[in-house]
Amino acid sequence: MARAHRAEPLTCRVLGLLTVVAVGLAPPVAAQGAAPQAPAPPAPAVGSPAGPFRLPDLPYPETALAPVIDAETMRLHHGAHHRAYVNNLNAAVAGQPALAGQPLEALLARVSGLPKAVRDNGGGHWNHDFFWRIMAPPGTGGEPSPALRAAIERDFGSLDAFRRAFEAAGLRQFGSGWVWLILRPDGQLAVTSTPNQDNPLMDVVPEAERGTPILGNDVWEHAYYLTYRNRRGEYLQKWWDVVNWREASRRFAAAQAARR
Ligand code: MN3
Repeated sequence: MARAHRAEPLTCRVLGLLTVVAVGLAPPVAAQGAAPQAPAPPAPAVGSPAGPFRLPDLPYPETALAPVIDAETMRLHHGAHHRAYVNNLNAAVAGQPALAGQPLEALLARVSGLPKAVRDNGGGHWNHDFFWRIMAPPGTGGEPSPALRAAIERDFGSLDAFRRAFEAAGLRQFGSGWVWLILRPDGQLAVTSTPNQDNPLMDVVPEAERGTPILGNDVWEHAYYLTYRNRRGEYLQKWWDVVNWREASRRFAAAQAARR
């Protein structure tokens, strides 16, 4: 069993390295074959074949979230998994200016009418970009703002009760997916979960579970398996130590302002 579970990240790491090699080789080959006299095109960002979407840098070193999230998990999760979502999303919108020219949020809002690859990889890109920013090194993420704390106490009873509801929803999510704290259009906070790479911005999500993400945790096994093995509940509990409450509070204020 353990071997089968380790096979996925190792395979992804190999694929990620192959992608880097392939992307690194691509420009000179194309320049020689197509137009020897033309100046070489600018090299694409590493891991991002020509396309509008880019893999963002992590906002901290890969080691920064340890011991809550170990460095190897961060390296694979960002450098292989997230990179693959970006590359596959760029491939999915290639040659379709109506899609490639749109902000990602606009695509997600009407994703029910778009190819499945946009749903899976657009969600994967948005979710992970959000995820890296909603975390911070242990002890540096601050506290919920007074406004966010008051809203949490209003809608869940207490910060502790909210945490328990969030952890329970993360445990209940069967298989791969995400658990969220969202601000709904009616101004209420809610805890929700989504399967795979779906998120609360998508029109495929039930209406009561749509809203603006304030917090989100990745409960795919690739997010925690190297350290926590099958103990998803322990991962969900330890994760609070790396929550960036300052960023969550900023997103809450922005989401409230956008409702007015
Ligand atoms: Mn993930």
